[in-house]
Amino acid sequence: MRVIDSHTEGEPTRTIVSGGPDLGAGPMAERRRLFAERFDAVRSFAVNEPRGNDAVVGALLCAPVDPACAAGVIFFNNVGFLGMCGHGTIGVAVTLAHLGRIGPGAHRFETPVGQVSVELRDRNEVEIENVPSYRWRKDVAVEVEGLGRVVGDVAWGGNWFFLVGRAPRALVMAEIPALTRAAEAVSEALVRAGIAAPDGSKIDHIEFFGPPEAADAQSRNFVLCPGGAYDRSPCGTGTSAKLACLAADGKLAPGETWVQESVVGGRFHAQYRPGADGTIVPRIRGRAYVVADATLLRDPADPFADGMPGARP
Ligand code: PYC
Repeated sequence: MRVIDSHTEGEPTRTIVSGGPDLGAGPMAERRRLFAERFDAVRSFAVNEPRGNDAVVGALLCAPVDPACAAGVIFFNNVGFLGMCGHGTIGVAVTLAHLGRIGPGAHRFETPVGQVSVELRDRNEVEIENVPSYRWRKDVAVEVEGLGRVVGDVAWGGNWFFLVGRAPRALVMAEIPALTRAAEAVSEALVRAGIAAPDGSKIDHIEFFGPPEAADAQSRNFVLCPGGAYDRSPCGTGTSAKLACLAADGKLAPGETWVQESVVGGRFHAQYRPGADGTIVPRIRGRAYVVADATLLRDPADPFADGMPGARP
């Protein structure tokens, strides 16, 4: 399997360029279903140890259904599959540019949750227009072990997020283990309390916010992903969910810029335009760098040939 590794504001993306599973030519959501049902071992092979680690997000390049799109892409991680992935889309765009498959300018990608557009501004800087995003519930209170009553909003930004305005710990690298434990506790409390997405699925990303470090940023965040790893970038879908909440509260106008920092200091510049039916359409700008062009090997005699299970199997 040939992969190209990149990172977007610190968060890794591993793009499968060739040697991935054949998922047919159906809609991207159907191909994601087939990938999960029939080829989960390939997902684990590509991103889990010993070839990857819990933070790696995989991106399988597919032929798009719509010929106007530059590519189809299915995102996955150490434990399963994602709807959209903002940092991953930026990483895929820079990877396709590295391969000479796209040039500067506007392109569209198909994902399992809809088409997104991508503007390659230079070889590293990309602005994406994400899927329509919205806040579903405001000020949801949940009793969390070790933290007490935690209040947050539930929003969609291409994945489901529980957004907590006041982080329980300082948003600094030294606090990452404690922030991870706190976010895990919030996630468990949401499940226990039966708080789920409108379709009954788990709210599988937890996002804490606090004051930024840089003078030109508005906010800093910590995002716990479904596999137990934290997002090194400010999380494209998480920043989209944040914009949806800000827009719903009248705190950010269309076209106004929001600079979101991550817990490690990665930065996204974000803004939105109004979408249909009360949604917003977020634009997220960040930088990605290609760090490896590699061939992954599989020895059938290897007891860990298909990788080790992610942190939260
Ligand atoms: O950037 O949307 C994102 C993302 C989701 C999970 C990890 N990164």
